[in-house]
Amino acid sequence: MTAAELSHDWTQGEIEALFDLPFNELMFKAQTVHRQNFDPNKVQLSTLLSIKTGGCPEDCKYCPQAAQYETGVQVEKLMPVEDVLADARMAKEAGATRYCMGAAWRTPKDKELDQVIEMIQGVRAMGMETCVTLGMLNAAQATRLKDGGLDYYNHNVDTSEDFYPEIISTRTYDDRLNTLENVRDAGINVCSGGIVGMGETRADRAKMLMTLANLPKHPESVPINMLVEVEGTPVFGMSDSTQGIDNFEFIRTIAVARIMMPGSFVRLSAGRETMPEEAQALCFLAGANSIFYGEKLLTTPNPQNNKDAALFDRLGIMPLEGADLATLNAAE
Ligand code: SAM
Ligand code: DTB
Ligand code: SF4
Repeated sequence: MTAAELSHDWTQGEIEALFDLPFNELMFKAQTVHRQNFDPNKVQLSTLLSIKTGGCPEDCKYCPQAAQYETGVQVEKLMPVEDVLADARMAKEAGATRYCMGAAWRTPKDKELDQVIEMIQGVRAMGMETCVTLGMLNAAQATRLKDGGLDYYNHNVDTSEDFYPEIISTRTYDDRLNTLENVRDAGINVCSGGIVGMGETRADRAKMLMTLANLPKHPESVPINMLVEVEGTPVFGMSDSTQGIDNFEFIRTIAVARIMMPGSFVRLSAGRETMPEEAQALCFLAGANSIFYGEKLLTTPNPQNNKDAALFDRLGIMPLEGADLATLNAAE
């Protein structure tokens, strides 16, 4: 599909109509679009590392790293470059093709950015793609990262503009869109998605996807996170109430994202640790073609590598541009 054929004028009604389709219709549509654009049996693997953990001044109600919630997360300083590169080397050996570094900052300081750029250069030298998520960026900071060799910047819109004030008060939706614009203008690939299961409605999920798909260019990577409920955060306990969402609704969200952004990598992101393998398989059928691979996300657990290798083996899925995971793990 050429860039000119991609739609950037989705309406709320069109998107909600996709969400409302009978499940099998939606899955068929999503898988058809997926096959027109991607090999349906290949999934891209990104490994995450928290390079600066906890103590964040922001108040995102889902986040275990916000300083104002008692979540038991230990505050740590920015990691030394060598320690990050040692972890990246292990991720590469385990089969990852992209390495993502996350920092619990509102926005990076100049000196911090220098250190992150050293990390980016070290990871690139290993032959992996690089992604960082450091909070808000101005145009000059985005340009510095681009000049430093960064491939992707992750900055999520998180939810719909309407629901957003229920979740974050310390930065606005426009601040987020502004950062995305700075990243795009600097020539860095955009990774932007959101979280579902925070008490938002289906209309909010549709509106979040509308914001992403109606950007001047679709994000190259769209992470869809299922809320990881962490004790101490204000949204903890969401799934015990009627406000949580079930796996089918999560799978529908993936399918609609796939249909709306046919050429983007849609990532089945946080939430796999507690998700049955059958539900993950349905996410792949719905068009998810990227995962976080490695035993930890930023601060919370993710499935073990050998568990993912076994799942891929059972589904006949191969990592994109990587080695055969089952073989790699058998050799360990
Ligand atoms: N501080 C930076 C920022 O917020 O832009 C970067 C790191 S932040 C942890 C990156 C993203 O992780 C958030 O935007 C959010 O979408 C996701 N995230 C954080 N906590 C989560 C949780 N408990 N469940 C699901 N996703 C989460
Ligand atoms: C994204 O969309 N999900 C990742 C990554 N981008 C940085 C983060 C998930 C974090 C889950 C909670 C944690 O482990 O702290
Ligand atoms: Fe801070 Fe990012 Fe967590 Fe928000 S999501 S509290 S900005 S680390």
